[in-house]
Amino acid sequence: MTADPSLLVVAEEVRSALREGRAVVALESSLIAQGLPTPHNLEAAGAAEAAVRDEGAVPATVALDAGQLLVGAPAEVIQRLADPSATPAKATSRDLGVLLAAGRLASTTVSATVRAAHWAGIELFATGGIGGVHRGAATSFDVSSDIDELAATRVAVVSSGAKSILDLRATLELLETRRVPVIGLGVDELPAFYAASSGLPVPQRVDSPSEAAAAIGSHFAVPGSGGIFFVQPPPQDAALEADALDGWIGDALASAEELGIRAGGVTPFVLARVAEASGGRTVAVNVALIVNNARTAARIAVARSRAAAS
Ligand code: PSU
Ligand code: MN
Repeated sequence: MTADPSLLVVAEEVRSALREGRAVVALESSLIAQGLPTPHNLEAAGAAEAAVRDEGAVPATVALDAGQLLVGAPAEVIQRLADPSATPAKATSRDLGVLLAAGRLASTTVSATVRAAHWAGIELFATGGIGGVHRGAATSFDVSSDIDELAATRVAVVSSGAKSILDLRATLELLETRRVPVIGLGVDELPAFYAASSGLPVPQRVDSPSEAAAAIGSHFAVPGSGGIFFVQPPPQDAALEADALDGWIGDALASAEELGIRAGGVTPFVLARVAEASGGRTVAVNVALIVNNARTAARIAVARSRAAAS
C-alpha cells in the first residue's frame, strides 16, 4: 500500500522495524486524552510504550496533529494530548479526514487507531477495552464504531474486552454478527474490563503468544477476513469486584442520561464518573490493564515476526 506522505507520517523507528519484519505494536491515544485523568493518562502512555519495548517490540502510539496522522507520535505530542487545556478532539475513523483537513490536535479511538495501523502496515494493536453496544442502544442507537472498524480491517486487537459500562452480552452478539473472532487469552470467559469475569463465554481460546500468532496468520490468510479480537482479564491484583462496579456504573449512566450527554461524549463522561465514585480505583485498574495488554500484544507481535522469519 502506498502511504500519502503528506497525511500519514510513520516514525522512522517504526518504519525500519516494519521494513525489517520486526515486531511493532500500535497504541491508541483516546485513553490518554479522554479516558484517563491527569497525571495517570501520561503515566499509562509511557508505561504502555515501555512494556512493548521490554518485550522486544517497537511501540507506535497514534495521534493527529497539524494535518498529519502520526503513527509513532513523538513524546511532545503525547504530552499535549495528556493536557486537558490543549482540548484535543476525539477521532474515530470517520473523523480522520476532516480532522486532518482542519489541522486539529486529536486522539484516536480504537476505530481510528485500527484504521491507521492498517494503513501503516502494523498488525498488532493494544488498548484497554473497545467500545461496543451501549445499554439502551435499542432506542439510542449508540453502538461504537469500533465494532464495524474491527469487522472491516485486518488488525489484531488485544484488550480486556469491551468496557463494562456497555451491554456486554449485546456487544458479544454484535461481534458474532459482524464476523469478528473473539478469542480468550488463556481464559474461556469474556472479561468485564475492570473485573475479571462477565459470566459470558468466549467462543475461542488460545494459551500462548505463539498460538495467538498462528490464529492471526490463518485468519488473515482467509480471503475476506477483517480484524481479530483477543481478550484477557485485568491483572489479578488490580481487578475490582463486580458488585461495587455495578452501582458506580449504574449511577454514572443515570447522570449521563439526566445531563443529556450524547455521542462521543458518553464514554469519557461515564469513565470519569466511575473514577470519581470509586475514589480512583477504576483508574488504577484501567492503567494496569492497558499496560498488561500492551505487553501481551508485544509478545504476540514478536511470536508473529518469528513465525514469519522461519
Ligand atoms: N480503553 C480504555 N479507555 C478508553 C478507551 C479504551 O481503557 O478511554 C476509548 C477507546 O479509544 C475506545 C473509545 O475506542 O474509548 C470508545 O468510545 P465510543 O464509545 O465513543 O466509541
Ligand atoms: Mn458511541
